[in-house]
Amino acid sequence: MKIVNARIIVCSPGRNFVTLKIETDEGIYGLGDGTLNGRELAVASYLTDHVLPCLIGRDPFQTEDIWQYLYRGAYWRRGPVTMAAIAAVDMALWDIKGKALGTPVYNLLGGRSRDGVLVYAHAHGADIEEALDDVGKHLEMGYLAIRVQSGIPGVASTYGVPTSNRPYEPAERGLPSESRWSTEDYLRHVPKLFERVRNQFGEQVALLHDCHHRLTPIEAARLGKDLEPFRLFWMEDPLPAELQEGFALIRQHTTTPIATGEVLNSIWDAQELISCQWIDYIRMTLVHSGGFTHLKKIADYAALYHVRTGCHGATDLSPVTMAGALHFGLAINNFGIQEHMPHTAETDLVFPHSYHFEAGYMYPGDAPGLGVDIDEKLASTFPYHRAYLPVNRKMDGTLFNW
Ligand code: EZ4
Ligand code: CO
Repeated sequence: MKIVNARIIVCSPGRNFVTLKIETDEGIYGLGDGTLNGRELAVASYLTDHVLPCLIGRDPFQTEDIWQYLYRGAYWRRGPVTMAAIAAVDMALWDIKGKALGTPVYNLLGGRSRDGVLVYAHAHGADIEEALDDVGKHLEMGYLAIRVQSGIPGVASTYGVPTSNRPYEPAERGLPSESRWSTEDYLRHVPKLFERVRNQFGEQVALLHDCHHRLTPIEAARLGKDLEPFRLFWMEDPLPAELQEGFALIRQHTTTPIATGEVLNSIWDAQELISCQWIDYIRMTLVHSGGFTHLKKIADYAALYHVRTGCHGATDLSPVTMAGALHFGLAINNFGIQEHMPHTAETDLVFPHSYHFEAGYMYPGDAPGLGVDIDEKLASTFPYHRAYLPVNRKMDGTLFNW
């Protein structure tokens, strides 16, 4: 089998997605996701202008060799644009492999290791009362694990809480919006939120929280200690993760489990986080970390150090990544949990898929390959719109982490 064509489809059914379609001489095609929120066209150009011409004529079964060709062959390594582009190719090749062999991708990754993939939902509210209502709704929907974020008194807007009554979607069309942030107010508020959630909903539900890179190590240590009575499943991204050893300080102070890595791209970015056992869950995901070929190595490395996966799964990861995450999560031994933020109805129509949610778990389905398609005609009715994630400043105007 040979690759005869490869092209990019950019569409925006509610938000932007970059999808790669690789076609073979046997009529089989594969799909890959290359979406990088707020920087989509950089990946599209990296693929169209620099990568896709090199794929024509290659054997799509050579996933390892093609991965190395794109990673080592570029000379310039790592980074979100490069790794999302490599990921898109890798995903599409595994999709082709599965379709050619007539088997779901999970069978190529080791086969089923569990019955279903535990997922967590997002609950949020403008204040604690609203957040509690939303937790209740998600429990009724059958979720067993729920991330909880709420508005903070005195802070006009914050990460994870919608400002309108549309579903939460951080990237917005137009130029970047700006928000203001107070760490002091946040640190006082979050323990109150989780005390109320535990009191109302009991001990069984797994609770998660995303700090979204906004604390220093000692602040994160304080929050982790304050949250210990409420037994969180994890505290996510307490720090920006470039300085891996920053996590050591948190670890000295708290037993609240730590998850990080959704903005990391390679095994080298997380090497110390994992080998020093500074984290419990690694959040790297297929699309931003080089696809199955690389993420499988990261997961196997993490397994040596008792670190489990908790892959990023926000709506900027397209249904192609979501399907891939479910095949991956079903197959590997050290799976922890998978984030699940449902896509808009338009997105689900553009990307027909065989995965589904039932009673707290998701299932990739048994279609050969990834089990996701793209309706290109429908996709063309949702053209690209430039969109950005927000920018965040401290109350005095200092530029900070969003
Ligand atoms: O801000 O996917 O855990 N989920 C997250 C996400 C990220 C977005 C960035 O594009 O932190 O909401
Ligand atoms: Co996050």
